[in-house]
Amino acid sequence: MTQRALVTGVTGQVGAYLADFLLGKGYEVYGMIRRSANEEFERLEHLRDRIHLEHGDLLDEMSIVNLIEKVRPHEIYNLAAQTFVPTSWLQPVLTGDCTALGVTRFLEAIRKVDESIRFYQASSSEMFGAVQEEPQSETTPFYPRSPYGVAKVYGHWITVNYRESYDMFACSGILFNHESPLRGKDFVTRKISDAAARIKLGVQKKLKLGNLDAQRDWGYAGDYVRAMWLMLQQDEPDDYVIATGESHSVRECVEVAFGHVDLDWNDYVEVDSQFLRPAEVHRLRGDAGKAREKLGWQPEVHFTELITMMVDADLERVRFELESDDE
Ligand code: F7E
Repeated sequence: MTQRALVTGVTGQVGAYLADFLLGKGYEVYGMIRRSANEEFERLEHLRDRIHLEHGDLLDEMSIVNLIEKVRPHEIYNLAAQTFVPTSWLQPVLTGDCTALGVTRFLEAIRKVDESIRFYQASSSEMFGAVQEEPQSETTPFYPRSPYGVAKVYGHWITVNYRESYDMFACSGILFNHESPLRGKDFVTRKISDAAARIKLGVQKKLKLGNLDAQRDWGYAGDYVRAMWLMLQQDEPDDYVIATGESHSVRECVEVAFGHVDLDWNDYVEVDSQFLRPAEVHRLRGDAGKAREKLGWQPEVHFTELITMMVDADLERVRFELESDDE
């Protein structure tokens, strides 16, 4: 029987990789999208005729119930959220409503329609915030440092709670930062790769960044969607940290990106206080030992390869845009 998967946040970076991965596994893929005046499907162009897009909203319980009744998925991947950390200080209530309560709306809808549906919740390393130990694993206590992180802690625990209260197959993947050429341009790795390409090609002069000392465990989004799927194929539901185990600073990211196009980053990068955060997460590094042991998962792409892959993709895209402008 063909497996059906419903993916929320399908128009985002991870949604595009996951939809592609699930199609490769023979799934019928349904993506939930919000109704909007300007629908953006840039990342899904190559998949548009192979996936089904259906309207629904994390803020609207009935729309979720109706969607699940219509699609009757075997698996649901909840990737949708307000995911940009700085925005969570500007819109803390909206962030809580979709990123935290949106998870409960999904879990309740599953209970109402069909409790056997397997559920994946996109938890985040931002929950570790002011880290209580290093590296961080499934047993490390949380100490979130932004309204986003706080909302993700709620989403995480409500997933655990519904699993324990109702015996639902609900898993939570605690994913550390995951990047790719499809990453949104506000996130730091893509902001850097895009700027390195544009400066190299002469269409940008400077790159303004915030805290260069922040350190993250950056992995490749394409590797991480495989882990999500594996979690839902196990006999028992559980929570897993997904990470590379390596931590690098924003400064190192800049060095690799600009070095790749033979530029000295010191000539182009400026620190601008508007990109500093009210409370920073200084350093994250994950221990994915449990995922390695139980899921047989490990990352294939590492830091330098990831950043250079992103710079190469941006070089190609910017060149193409410049050539198209000339015509
Ligand atoms: O920042 C520093 C910034 O915005 C990384 C989301 O996907 O991963 C992501 O959250 C670091 C921070 O990602 C700039 O202060 C310096 O320390 O790329 P980011 P994030 O906040 O770690 C987690 C796992 C999620 O769950 C989130 O949804 O880089 N930084 N200068 C900067 N960051 C940005 N965005 N822009 C700068 O100019």
